[in-house]
Amino acid sequence: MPARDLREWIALLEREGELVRVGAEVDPHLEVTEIVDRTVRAGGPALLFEHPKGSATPLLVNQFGTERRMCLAFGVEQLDDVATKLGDILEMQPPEGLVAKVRGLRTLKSIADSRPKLVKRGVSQEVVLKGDDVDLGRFPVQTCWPGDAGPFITLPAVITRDPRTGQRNVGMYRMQVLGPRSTAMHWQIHKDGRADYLFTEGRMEIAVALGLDPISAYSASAPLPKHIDEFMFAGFLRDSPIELVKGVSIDLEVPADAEIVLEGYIDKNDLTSEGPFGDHTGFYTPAEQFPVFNVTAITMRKDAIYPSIVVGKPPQEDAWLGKATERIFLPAVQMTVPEIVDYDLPVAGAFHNLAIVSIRKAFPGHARKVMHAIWGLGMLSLTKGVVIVDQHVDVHDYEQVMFYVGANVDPKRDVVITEGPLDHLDHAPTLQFMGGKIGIDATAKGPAEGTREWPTEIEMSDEVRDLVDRRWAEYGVPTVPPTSNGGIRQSSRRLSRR
Ligand SMILES: Cc1cc2nc3c(=O)[nH]c(=O)nc-3n(C[C@H](O)[C@H](O)[C@H](O)COP(=O)(O)O)c2cc1C
Ligand SMILES: [Mn+2]
Repeated sequence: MPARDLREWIALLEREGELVRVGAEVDPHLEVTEIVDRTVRAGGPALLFEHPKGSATPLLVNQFGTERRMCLAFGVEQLDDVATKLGDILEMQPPEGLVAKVRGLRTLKSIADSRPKLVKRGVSQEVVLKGDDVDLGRFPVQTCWPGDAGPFITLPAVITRDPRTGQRNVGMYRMQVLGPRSTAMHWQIHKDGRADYLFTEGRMEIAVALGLDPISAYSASAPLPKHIDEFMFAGFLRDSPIELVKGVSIDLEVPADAEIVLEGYIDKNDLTSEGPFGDHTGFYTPAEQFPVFNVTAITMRKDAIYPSIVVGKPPQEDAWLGKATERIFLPAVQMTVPEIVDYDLPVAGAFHNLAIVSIRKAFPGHARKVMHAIWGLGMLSLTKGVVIVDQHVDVHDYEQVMFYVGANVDPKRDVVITEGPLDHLDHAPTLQFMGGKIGIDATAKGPAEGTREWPTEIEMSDEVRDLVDRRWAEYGVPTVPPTSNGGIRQSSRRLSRR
């Protein structure tokens, strides 16, 4: 059973030898970042800084920093198991026969049971601070990089409501601390929270939850369609509904089990200069205008823990949040584009720079069809480069992919250059928000696509392979590890080798 709140999660990490408590006084201004950066790159543990300088609140960081911890968070052996759960729902057909009907009902029930549950009381409101008692300075908010504009809250779950439908949204948007009772709200142009803000006239109430169970925290970062409540998604993924309580100063519901909740509002026309901040692009993103969030109340547990994460030049801890999304959303991608076998978003490509996609190619021009599908699909539409390979290629094995890009591509014939929307923070395009896209068709081609006869790829025969398997011991040759292996494990090795 996945952890239900941050306390259970920390206890689980500790039991599994995945957490180190740091007793020394450490400065949230830059020093924590350098420690975390080294720890993440070494595949090291989650860190609980018990005495962050200048604050009585402990700071938890690197809770998500390895594939193993990500799997512990979801209670699975491998992240693909989470995808299977989602795939079962997406592939639901009208059931035939009693067994299928019962199974179908069970699946539907698990969706119905995922809806957040309103409860009367929550530990997130053990302490209530209002008015002049509100002071964000009590928390060990990190200043991450030397060129940053100041401290910012790095791991918030920002809860908003669509004024047209009343539908909840939960998103993770960095929040620059401007003073004891205000922050900026950095929701980018393509995000749901931003859309809710644009649809609101005048004042918009907002709640920010800090220190959640790991699945809820992950869900705030997941690229769900706008009409899907991320807390419902979290409830579905962890097999138990998220419990919510009414806010103490606003008309929004907030997680009952959070460590800390900030309640407040944004006045639509109150903007501030936000940034610059070092971000997952590996560069400082320049200052821009974003709304000011005014905090009217802080509620929290008596001995609250403040959660943080560092984003910067990849790989960082957020690599694993991104990899979880890559795996979990594969069935959703396949629902729209069923010829996709697998895909890989390299961590070094900051997730929006490059996608490698394998397909069951069935007709001339098929690779181009899939490129354009990617460029039209949810947040994947921001992908700058798409490489398409045939179904037998392991998209997670970058050397294999490089082999086919070199061997199968005539750049004049197989490269598509087009344009479209790009990530808000991408500094490379001449214009912000839009620019060039590149697609590379590295599949095998045939005369129908204007090539000569395509040659046959070298493969040893099964007979000889079996023979050598049988006789291997006889040869006395030391065993060599296989050159290619499956899935994310390959990328995790690459991640940790850096
Ligand atoms: C650590 C971390 C920090 C993030 N910071 C931001 C941010 O500052 N602004 C933003 O728009 N998205 C940010 N994102 C990405 C969003 O959380 C993600 O796009 C999410 O799907 C947004 O939710 P929404 O689609 O409901 O708006 C961040 C993601 C992570 C993992
Ligand atoms: Mn959303």
